[in-house]
Amino acid sequence: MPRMKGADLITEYLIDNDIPYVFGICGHGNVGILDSLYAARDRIKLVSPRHEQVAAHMADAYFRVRHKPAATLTSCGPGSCNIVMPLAVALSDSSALLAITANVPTSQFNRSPFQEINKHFQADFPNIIRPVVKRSFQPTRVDMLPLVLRQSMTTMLSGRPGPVNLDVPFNVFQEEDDVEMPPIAPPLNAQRSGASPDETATAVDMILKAKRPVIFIGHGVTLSEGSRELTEFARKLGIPVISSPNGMGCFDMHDPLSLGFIGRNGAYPANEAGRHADLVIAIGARFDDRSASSWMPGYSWNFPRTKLLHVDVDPAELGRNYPPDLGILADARTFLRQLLAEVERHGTKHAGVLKAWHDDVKSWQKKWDDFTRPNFDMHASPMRPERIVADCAAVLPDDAILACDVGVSHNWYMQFWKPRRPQNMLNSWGFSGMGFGAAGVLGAKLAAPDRPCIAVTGDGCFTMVPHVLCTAVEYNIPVVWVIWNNFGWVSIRDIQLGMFGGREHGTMFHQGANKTPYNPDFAALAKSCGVDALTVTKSEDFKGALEHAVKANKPFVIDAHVDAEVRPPSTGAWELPPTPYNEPVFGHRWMPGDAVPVK
Ligand SMILES: Cc1ncc(C[n+]2csc(CCOP(=O)(O)OP(=O)(O)O)c2C)c(N)n1
Ligand SMILES: [Mg+2]
Repeated sequence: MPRMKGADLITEYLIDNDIPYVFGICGHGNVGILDSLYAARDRIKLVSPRHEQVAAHMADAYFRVRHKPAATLTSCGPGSCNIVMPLAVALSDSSALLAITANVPTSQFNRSPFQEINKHFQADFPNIIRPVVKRSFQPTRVDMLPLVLRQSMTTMLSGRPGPVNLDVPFNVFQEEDDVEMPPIAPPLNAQRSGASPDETATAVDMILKAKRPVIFIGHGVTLSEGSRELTEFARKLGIPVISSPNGMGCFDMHDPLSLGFIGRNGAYPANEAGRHADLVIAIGARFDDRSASSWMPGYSWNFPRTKLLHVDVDPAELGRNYPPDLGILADARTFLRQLLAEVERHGTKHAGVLKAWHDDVKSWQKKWDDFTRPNFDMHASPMRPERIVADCAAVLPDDAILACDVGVSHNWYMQFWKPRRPQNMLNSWGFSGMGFGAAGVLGAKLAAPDRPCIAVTGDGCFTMVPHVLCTAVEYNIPVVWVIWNNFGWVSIRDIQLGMFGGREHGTMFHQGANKTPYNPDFAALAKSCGVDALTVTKSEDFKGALEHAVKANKPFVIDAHVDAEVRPPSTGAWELPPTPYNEPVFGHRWMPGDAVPVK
């Protein structure tokens, strides 16, 4: 058994497992492993952004694009506390990363040394981080590392992926022991569970009997890399597909069977199909409030009157919100392959069976298109949101990666962005952490260096992590930030105006007694960091600016002034009890048995 320093063992294990990047910020707690990373710098790169939040968003986005994990490294105490939010983002969106945190020396546990958290238990960082990771490990001796490393890596990538924490006391990095290098962990999707033959047969029976079936996909299909199987299945049986944001692109969203996203900010055809369906085949999707119109029947879905076939790798998601008629614990791709084989065995001629359903779907798609299309061509200053979405679609190639941040811009992109391939629209969906897009885009670019990577980020989101500019320059990461500048936290302002008698308080950016709209000059800010930039106030100029920024192939900021008064049309509902919710602007609630739509 070789004698090794704990930090060297960790470093070598990361390299063995093909982890190319450590996104880390120094502190006295982690200088031991920084020295090991220095020795291995030709085989694993340290990227050191200016805030731990950015480090974790970068690792998260890297995984989403590459389906291979990266690691973060933070010091004891405050540095590691800074990654709680981005780990929550990763956990709620099933994204894997190995968060290595440092802690105080074991010999000082409970003596309250510098930066120890010990009110209730010694070196208690694992208790801070526990709710936002799949598992936290705290090896207190070097000989504990081999097992802990293997378990960390396996836990992170097996079943439903997610972040894992390795909390390492200072001395464990530094001390030596005789240790065996643990075996390499299985990669993502190494183990795939499937449905039983009975379940598959029952599922196909339900599907072939349905007159108005719809497929609802989520991140589970993306993570299982089941896009090809999904496409074959949907097209073979002619079943329309609704997608949650992290499933978008698994089914080409330009396909006539693609209905888009569902919920308040979804597309009208998706909500119509969801509430009129007689069978929903949900695969790797979890019916959160925003994709289920807060579970109020008749807006997005009509369970239990609609039958539900729900497939997921996580038993906690089966029946969390809607008890399924048939719940199947399985990997999405495996299940889709089983479905295809079973349908083949049936030899059923399905063509034409769903004609009436397809006619309904087409009529909803036409209505939605007629309603929304005119605004996409309109020029204005400040710019109309639709115009920016349309120009991004015109300029960006199919393989471009869009890292979306949180806020109004995200609502527009969920409704109207149509990715054609999986893993090229990144969303902080479950936790909505501001800064995910602006920071994540850097990790996305490292994962896909040959593809254009663009962040669409609100002025509020961007000012939470403006130092991403420094990181892009220091590491020469050529990404484009489109700052959706509407001079405020406008998504929240709109909720406030709608619910509280039109009063605005603390949701717009103002300066002085007469409340002049205020923001930094983002282009000047970027330039001061060494990043090229343009300010765009007229929509006539946006397309050219984006083309220029993408072609420039260097870090670039476009400060895009967007009209804060143009709101995305709601097509479902979202409820924050006990406040009253708004009816959809376009569309209506519909319950089975309703002769006419309920307005
Ligand atoms: C870290 C964090 N803080 C607060 C929020 C609550 N929040 C959600 S959207 C939003 C406003 C976003 O502002 P901006 O980036 O300017 O986008 P806009 O809505 O104006 O388009 C806020 C404060 C959040 N999701 N994440
Ligand atoms: Mg804003």
